[in-house]
Amino acid sequence: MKRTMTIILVLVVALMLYVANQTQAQGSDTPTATPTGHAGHHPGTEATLTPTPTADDHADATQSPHTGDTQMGGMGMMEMMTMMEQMKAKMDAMMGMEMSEELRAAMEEMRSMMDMMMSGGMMMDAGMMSMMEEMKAKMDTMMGMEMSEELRAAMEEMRGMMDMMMSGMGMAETEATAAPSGMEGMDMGGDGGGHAMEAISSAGVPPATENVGGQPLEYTVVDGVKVFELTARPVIWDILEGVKVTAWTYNGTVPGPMIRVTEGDQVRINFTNNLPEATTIHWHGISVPNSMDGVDGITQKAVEPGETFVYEFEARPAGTFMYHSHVDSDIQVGIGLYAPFIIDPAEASSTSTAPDVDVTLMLSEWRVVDGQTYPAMPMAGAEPNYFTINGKAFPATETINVKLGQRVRLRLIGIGQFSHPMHLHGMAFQVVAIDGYPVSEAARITRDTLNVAPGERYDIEFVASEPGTWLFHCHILHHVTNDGAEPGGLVLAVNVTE
Ligand SMILES: [Cu+2]
Repeated sequence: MKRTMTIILVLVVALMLYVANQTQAQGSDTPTATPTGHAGHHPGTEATLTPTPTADDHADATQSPHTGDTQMGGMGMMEMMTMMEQMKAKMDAMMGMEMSEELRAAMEEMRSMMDMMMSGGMMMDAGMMSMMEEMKAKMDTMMGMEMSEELRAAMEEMRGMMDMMMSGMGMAETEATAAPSGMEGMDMGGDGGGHAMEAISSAGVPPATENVGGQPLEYTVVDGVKVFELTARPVIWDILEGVKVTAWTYNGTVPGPMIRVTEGDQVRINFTNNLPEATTIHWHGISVPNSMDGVDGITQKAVEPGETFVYEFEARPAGTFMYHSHVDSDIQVGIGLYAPFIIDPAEASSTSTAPDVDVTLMLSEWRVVDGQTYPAMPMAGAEPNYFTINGKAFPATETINVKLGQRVRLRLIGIGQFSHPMHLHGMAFQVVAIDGYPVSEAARITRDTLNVAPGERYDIEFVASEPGTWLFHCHILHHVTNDGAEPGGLVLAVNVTE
């Protein structure tokens, strides 16, 4: 669906993006996200930090078409199509006027060029640009010919429309060349983009009713089995004040709810898919039977929209795990289909005594442009511009409040597609478990920075020996920005009080 894209498909996509854009704009006026008041999730540093320009601000700026200095988003594409239709209609009207043979021939030629452009799939690429240049030159030649006042006025009007379209396209082209991150929107001409470049539709997506993700999921016990209910569904999720994403979630939060059980528990998850697309759940790192591994096309048929699938397995081994989608995972996981899964040991041992503070932190990335959400990927044009810990970018990240002398465990989970060297200020920590498996005391290493790669889990522990507000943050420093403005992203505060 790249090169052979027909004009119909493009129109449909453009319309969808337009609708999505409108819905998003409306959505931001709707009261959202009732805070649930879970302890330990009150951002304590918000007051001291200035929120950065948000995607919503950009969205407002791009609502007005014809400015020529806006990006070619879905709106621009729509605009372009409308303008072309108008030009075509104008041409038809002009053809009915009196004119010389020469002028009529030139007009007919231009008309067929227009047809060619409109049927060529509207690729905003160099080919289209050069065709427009050609049309413009032809128009200039025609303007030099003799014609009626009426015809000249119509011709001038058409010429102005052409200029407007070209300045719009020129902007898109310049951006794409200047910075890969400028390739968002309707760049469908290339081979590199594909579906990855399309915005996630926010049409009809309701605002989230919860504001904190990763909270423990309640269960019922049926014949000794712990039964959990999960539903995948899209919501509009706040990653930062004023910055909303269209997220695909488990039970309406990012991350989805934490499943926390004890080693050896029999666990059943009744999973319903209320997404617009098929999906599965993979239980990352847990020793499940093969048929429960949640891999589309390998261990099961994907769960279609509206369908339910029952996952059941014995929870083992103990450790820090997660669950996430395994269908179109480069898109679905990036936009929120992930959650923590903690299995506590059946018997406490010297390496697994419960810490005073136990916090799970899932690290991920987002791409938000003009108020629209795109799946973030490590490729040109799809790079993230927002970075989140448990679905929130600093200063909306949670503050970890601890008392002097308490032992703190942070369970770090890399669920995005980028690595994050996480650095703690003020105190060193020990790596007590890797990918869920305990590190023996003799083998533990002491660090103050630890790289968390995609898919990895590290349990780190430290004793809060120094009072004060200490930062814990990614040391790829672009990852501590919100759309390029620091501070933001993968930063949280550890607040140690006496
Ligand atoms: Cu990072």
